[in-house]
Amino acid sequence: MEKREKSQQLYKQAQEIMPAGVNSPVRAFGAVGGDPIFIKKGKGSRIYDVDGNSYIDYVLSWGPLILGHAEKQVIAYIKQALSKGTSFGAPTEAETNIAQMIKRAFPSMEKMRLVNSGTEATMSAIRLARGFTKKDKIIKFEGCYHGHTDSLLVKAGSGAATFGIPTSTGIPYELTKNTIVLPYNDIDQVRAIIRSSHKQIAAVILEPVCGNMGVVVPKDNFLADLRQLTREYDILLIFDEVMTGFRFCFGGAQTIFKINPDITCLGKIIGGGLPIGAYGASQEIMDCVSPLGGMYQAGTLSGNPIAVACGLKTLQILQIVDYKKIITMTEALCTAIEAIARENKLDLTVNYLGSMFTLFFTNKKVFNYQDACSCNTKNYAAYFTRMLESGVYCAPSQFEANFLSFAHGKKDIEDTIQAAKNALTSKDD
Ligand code: KE4
Repeated sequence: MEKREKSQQLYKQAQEIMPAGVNSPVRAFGAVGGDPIFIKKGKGSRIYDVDGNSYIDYVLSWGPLILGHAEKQVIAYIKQALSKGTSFGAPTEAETNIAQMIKRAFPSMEKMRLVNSGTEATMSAIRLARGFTKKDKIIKFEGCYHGHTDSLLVKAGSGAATFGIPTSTGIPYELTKNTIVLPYNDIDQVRAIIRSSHKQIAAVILEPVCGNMGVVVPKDNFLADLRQLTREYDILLIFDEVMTGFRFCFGGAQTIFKINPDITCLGKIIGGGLPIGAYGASQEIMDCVSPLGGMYQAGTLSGNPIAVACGLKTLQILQIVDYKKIITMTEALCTAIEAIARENKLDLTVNYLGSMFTLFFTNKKVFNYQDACSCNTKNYAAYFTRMLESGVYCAPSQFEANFLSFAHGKKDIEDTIQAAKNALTSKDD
């Protein structure tokens, strides 16, 4: 058992001043038990806690650090930007540069607006869809998480699912009565609702590949059928690609599935680890955004030069890397864990796509939130704890994704497979 005295001491202090001592619920390890470790630094594929322990990191700040921690070119580029100041509240060339870079990867985003988080991106996208269509209802899917904006915090995934509060307190019914929640991957239920209520439905929003109920991929024609249905009934299709943007390729889920949504939301990787989000659509839709149109959205630090610098350098590097590197490593890791499960007759299935994956402690394939909820979260917690003891930092919740970075190497994967074998086959409680 590593020494964790310093983390425990810091956690005690943190709990006196922040709810559960954290600034985002899932970080409190509530779903896996034990106290969170406090991080001193990150480098490459590893993080180092305040007690001197090091871990292979598969959380990567919940996805943004696809290049790994403290990538040297990114750090140098941020330092250069910092020397010119931190924020101006006025346009800068760098904002245009990153928007052009994003548009090259996401041609469906003819125009876009930079914001400060994924939540702001999806909140703005919903407002834009309602303003553009002059309709109020929104369809979302159980287990999908789109940030903590009121109207979407209904049967949400991620931390909301982790703590069994998929619908938060403090949200008046008036703010969620226009939110229709359906099971993911069930196109028949979507078709029925759209046929009956399309005149009131502004948009369908989803994670095109889910990460927030754990990784759940769309069934064969789910996305194509959604696209066809929404187009047929004048409903906007919103892809929340906050997690999937630049995760699978220099593009998004819309690139690999060849489906063009009407509005795309981004975050995480486009900021390279600094606070950022973006939403974009056709020129016709985006020209509804203030000051051109009546849909108001604003932000003191939107397009912040330092966050943009971090994101721009990250995307410049991603434009020339070979994604096969992290996709192959992910496949090697996940197939090895599946083999361990088979050989030891464990109730364990692994969902993965590109460079994100989740171990589900169940013997069935997980295609929606109900499937994910049938998992044995106690077994997940035991796995997490054993992996942490072995120096591997996994997502501290069954309802989250794990990620690889370009800083992960062969030895990281070999060590992780060995740690997983020990964690999954050890008999001690
Ligand atoms: P942020 O507001 O946290 O930047 O983005 C919200 C969001 C929107 N859409 C998707 C698909 C997301 O995954 C997220 C945020 N993801 C979670 C992790 N699953 C952030 C981690 C946390 O909440 O602590």
